[in-house]
Amino acid sequence: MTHYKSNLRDLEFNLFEVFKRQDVLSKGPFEELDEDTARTILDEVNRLATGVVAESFEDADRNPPVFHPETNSVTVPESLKKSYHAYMDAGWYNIDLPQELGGLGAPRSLVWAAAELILGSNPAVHMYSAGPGFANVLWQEGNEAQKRFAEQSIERGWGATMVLTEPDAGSDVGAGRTRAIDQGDGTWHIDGVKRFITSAEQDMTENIFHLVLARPEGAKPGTKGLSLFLVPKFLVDENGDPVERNGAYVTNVEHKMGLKASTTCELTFGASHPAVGYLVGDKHDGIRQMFLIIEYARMMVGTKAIATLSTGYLNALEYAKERKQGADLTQMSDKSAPRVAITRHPDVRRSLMTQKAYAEALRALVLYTATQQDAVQIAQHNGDPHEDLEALNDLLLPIVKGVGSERSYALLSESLQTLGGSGYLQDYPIEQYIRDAKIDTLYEGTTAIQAQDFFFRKIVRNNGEALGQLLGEITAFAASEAGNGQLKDERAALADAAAEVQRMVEIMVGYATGSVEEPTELYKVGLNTTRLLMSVGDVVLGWLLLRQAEIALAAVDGASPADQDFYTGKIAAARFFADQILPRVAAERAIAEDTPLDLMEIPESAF
Ligand code: ST9
Ligand code: FAD
Repeated sequence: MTHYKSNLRDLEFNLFEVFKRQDVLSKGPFEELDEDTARTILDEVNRLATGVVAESFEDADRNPPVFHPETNSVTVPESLKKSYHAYMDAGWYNIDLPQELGGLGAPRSLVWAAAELILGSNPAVHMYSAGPGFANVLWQEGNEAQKRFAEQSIERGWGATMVLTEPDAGSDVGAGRTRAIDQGDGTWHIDGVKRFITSAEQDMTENIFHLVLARPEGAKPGTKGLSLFLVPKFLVDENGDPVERNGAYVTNVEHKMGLKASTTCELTFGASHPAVGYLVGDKHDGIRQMFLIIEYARMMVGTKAIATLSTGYLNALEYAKERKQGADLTQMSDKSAPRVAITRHPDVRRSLMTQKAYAEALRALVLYTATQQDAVQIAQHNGDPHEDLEALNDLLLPIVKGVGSERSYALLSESLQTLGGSGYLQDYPIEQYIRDAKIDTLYEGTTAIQAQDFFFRKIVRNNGEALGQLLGEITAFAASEAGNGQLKDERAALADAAAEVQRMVEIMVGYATGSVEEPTELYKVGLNTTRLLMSVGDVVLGWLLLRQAEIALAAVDGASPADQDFYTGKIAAARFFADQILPRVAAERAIAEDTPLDLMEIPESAF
């Protein structure tokens, strides 16, 4: 038994009962993959995730990778190596690769369903195994030699990294100072220090390649002056054999609050000898190219967060069913009344249902977003236009990342609370879940950055079209007969909440427009962007839960005993969310509507 409690039943419910992925399998770009095979893949990944991959989760936290400054190297604990190699040897990273690179080219919904299992089991393993995914981006964007390098890297199982952050350039990537100097022979020398680079050193792969943002000499300031360079740890010959150590060295590995199994490295270029880099695709288009990776990684971080909340909730639930404490509330004055499992206490039920509703709604959000990505894959295959589908996916990504990480971190605290003092002990995995999940609100763009991206880029710059489409679908559902009369009040709550977020957007667009005359009005937008992101998130989550409840209501009668419980839980979670969470959106709108500028006027010294 490992720490990891997966929820395969819910993944399959989403994929095949709610989002009907069987309708896109066995045809078009997914002709080679049928529903049975998809289910078998999930079973296999689940077996690994609940077994050998999870086995090192605790050990690699207590005995994390060790940095050796004298050799700029890292030793990864044996337990983690075993998990990593078992996962790589099973080859399932392949489901995400295109067929041209020897992959399955599976729909993204299946890819993210499988990814949830590994990310919940041992997130560092998923990150160390991202090499083939990075190679795919290099293969898409690279020149002929880089495409060959990408193929070799997959064949030889190399690791890879994304390299943006510097000491003075975190959220503000455009402030990066790492330089690229053209050598005039098709190579560049990279010069500078990057920090916080995930997986930049380990001793599990033959080579590691870094995809690095650096500024060519004379290039303009900001993100648009950055170019993307391929900088391998070892330079290789045409067969891919390592021939020479390149001048990119890890010069420190951070000591962190959590996610200790994953190395977070300072990476120094060109200090002792040149760090040779190759301009990706022979063009200066770095930030766009890097965002191909960032978009994927933001989806990954949101999925990691919700996977952790889900296993946190399921661990808490198991404990709560066993733990007897106190009498039923209705018998509180009878000191001889039987002691009950804590699941009988209303406050524990409130907490457990909040955890369940968010965990399952966030899983649905990830997979709903992934179905938009499936639709993009299908449109690309058919040569159809797909700008609208891309725009909806783009709108959903900050919700997956920003809302997924914030809600999961907050609710993991409820999972720990369910165990009482025992939750605080390292005998249970939840304290590690909390430490490991905190990073999800920080990297790949903090929540503040997600919220600004959501409002300025995904709503305003898109003229509200994708949001209009999403809210249109939600209000149409709310106005439908879904639930056959049994979800009437809940659909009304959804309609109200959707109208509130629509109003919130109008208010904020009004502030933004007002800033043309009065620039400080823009502060009112900035004071509300996170509020808007979280509120829209709740509306989307409430909608997805009600869609699930509609299906559960139709399926519950006559289902097997296990499925009756499953569907009953679905209906209960949707009702709970509509009754207890959605009404809060109105209060958020009221706060946004009446936003004073006082906060911006308080002197810093008064804080
Ligand atoms: C990090 C890594 O934290 C942590 C985990 C590592 C795990 C490793 C494993 C990951 C797996 C990866 C697998 C491989 C992938 C496989 C893929 C398979 C296909 N969307 O607004 P502007 C672009 S890493 C798209 O003016 P500023 C766009 O090109 C560190 N593109 O920005 C735009 O031009 P245009 C993560 C976007 O004011 C240009 O940027 N660090 C988007 O110059 C300029 O836009 C961060 O995330 C977008 N949403 O700069 C930094 N936004 O407008 C966070 C921008 O013409 N900071 N572009 O289209 C930000 O995001 C800032 O907002 C900023 C601002 C840097 C973009
Ligand atoms: P800052 O940007 O200094 O932010 C500090 C605070 O100010 C935050 O709360 C932020 O929200 C807020 N803030 C900043 N700017 C604004 C603004 N304009 N408006 C509103 N609020 C703002 N980077 C890589 O390149 N590759 C990696 O592989 C990688 N892995 C990482 C792994 C770990 C464990 C960690 C901790 C970081 C990693 N990072 C990586 C870096 C990560 O992406 C950055 O830490 C993150 O983008 C935030 O940058 P920062 O830490 O400099 O914080």
